[in-house]
Amino acid sequence: MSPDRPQNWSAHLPPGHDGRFDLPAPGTLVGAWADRLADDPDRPLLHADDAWTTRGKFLERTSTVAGRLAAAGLVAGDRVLVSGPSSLDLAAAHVACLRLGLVVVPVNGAYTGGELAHIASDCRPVAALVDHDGWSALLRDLDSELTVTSTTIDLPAGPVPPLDRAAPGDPAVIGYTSGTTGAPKGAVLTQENLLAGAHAVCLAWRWTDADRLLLCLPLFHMHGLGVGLHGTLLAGGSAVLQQGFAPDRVLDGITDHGCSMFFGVPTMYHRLADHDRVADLGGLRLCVAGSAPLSPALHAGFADVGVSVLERYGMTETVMLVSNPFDGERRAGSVGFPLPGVDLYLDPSTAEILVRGPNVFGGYWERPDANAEEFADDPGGGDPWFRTGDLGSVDDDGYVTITGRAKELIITGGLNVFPAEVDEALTAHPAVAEVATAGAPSEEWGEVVVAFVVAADGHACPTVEDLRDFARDRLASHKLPRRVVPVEALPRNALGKVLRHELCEAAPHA
Ligand code: MLC
Ligand code: AMP
Repeated sequence: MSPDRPQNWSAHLPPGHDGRFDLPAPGTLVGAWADRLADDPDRPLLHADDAWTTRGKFLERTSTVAGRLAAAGLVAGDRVLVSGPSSLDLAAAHVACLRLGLVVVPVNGAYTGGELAHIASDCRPVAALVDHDGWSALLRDLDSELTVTSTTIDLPAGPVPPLDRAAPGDPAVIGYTSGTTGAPKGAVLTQENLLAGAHAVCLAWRWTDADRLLLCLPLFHMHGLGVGLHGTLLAGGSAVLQQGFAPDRVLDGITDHGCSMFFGVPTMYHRLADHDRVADLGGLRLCVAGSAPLSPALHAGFADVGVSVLERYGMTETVMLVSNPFDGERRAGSVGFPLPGVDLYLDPSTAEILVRGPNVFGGYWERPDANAEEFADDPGGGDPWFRTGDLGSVDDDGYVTITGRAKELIITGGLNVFPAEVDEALTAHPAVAEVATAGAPSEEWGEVVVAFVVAADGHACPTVEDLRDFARDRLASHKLPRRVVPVEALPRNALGKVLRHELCEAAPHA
């Protein structure tokens, strides 16, 4: 094995494992869940809204919801927008859609009307299950035929249709992401992709039906949804769902419900680190960090209080890719070894991380241009490789480290911000002649959005409040700049392209 091709699945496998990566029959997420949930129906499954729901009640509820959706005319393959704060209704709506063979399009509830409209017009949903003020009217304006209801699914009842019939290659989720360039595009993940992603972490992290996860990540991104919720249902464990992140509530929830695992983005760990009960996390079987780099200092701070945080690396397009080992060294600053099933390769000239495997999506929704750019042919004639846009290196002993990004992307608090989208929104401000955004390092957020602004002739440079107020209707709040740096001119190369990396270097530390 060459060091730039660090497959070392055995680092993740439990003792006695035969080393193969076989997906559970029948090879679909819903098939694997159905087997799990039908067993021992009285076991607690999800805690939300101050009450536990058992496996049996959850299955029943998803069947009822599927009956209502089918009665509304939805059929397998139809796209459905789903968005709401974490709740039993949201989890049941998501699972019901998948059981019926619908394709869930999870949407961040903080999106503005324009951001929502882009997604809706791109994927053309047949229904929307959404809990946010104003979204129903907005979506109906876009498409008067659209079935719109909340995640409680306030639709007439109908007979329960055949469920869990999806095939492994059927699309199950379309996750919108900016990827390496351009407006957000939909990554189409199949039942098999989602099953493989969740199965790999269950295996690697020894996730069993005895586990209970404290799940405060939003259920509209891969971390909370594809790992937290899907993994819980696949392992047959249980989860305590919380709406939003509050360190006190997290620590109370862990104690009150006897949780064994916690998953969070580095910003959450940063906030937990300051809590006087942080050492309570040491009582958990496993704490996982991901979605953005966990600083070695934070890793070390947790180790000092007896918490060995396990960092892993994933993407919307691939579910999870690389993880530190459950047994063995959880190395600070490294993301560990490729997960079972994942084939990983470093481009020898650019050091970009390329991946393939049953967890890796097959392409973006109706975007042959992006698919041609972001997949590379295999010289050996095998499956194509997906270009992650992340740069990496591999230590002699096989640990993978993310060293940078080939893509223009800011990650703040575990959420992606595509700088060109912010530039476009801010350029429309009358006092702005030119603007370019970049990520400045921040201990709390990882990176924060900083706008470098050339003021228009005769105008003073707008303040950060001016720009935030101006763009609030166009951009979700996590994309708004937190700093403004007035500049005479933007650094550009000979072709006129803004040298964003120079801005990043100049950006003030937040
Ligand atoms: C909220 N705000 C953010 C922000 N989240 N600003 C920048 N970056 C963020 N991530 C805004 C709020 O809208 C508000 O704006 C202001 O910051 C203060 O909010 P807050 O109360 O401090 O933030 P909070 O609500 O506590 O949210 C912080 C957070 C949240 C870290 C809990 O961002 C979060 O849940 N992040 C996780 C995202 C996630 O799940 N990522 C996984 C992607 S999947 P205003 O203007 O109203 O004052 C993926 C693949 C993989 O990456 O590998 O996992
Ligand atoms: P998303 O498109 O929201 O799924 O974000 C995926 C991106 O998050 C990846 O391409 C990486 O750039 C980043 N990411 C995820 N996990 C990590 C990690 N542990 N360390 C560094 N970057 C990460």
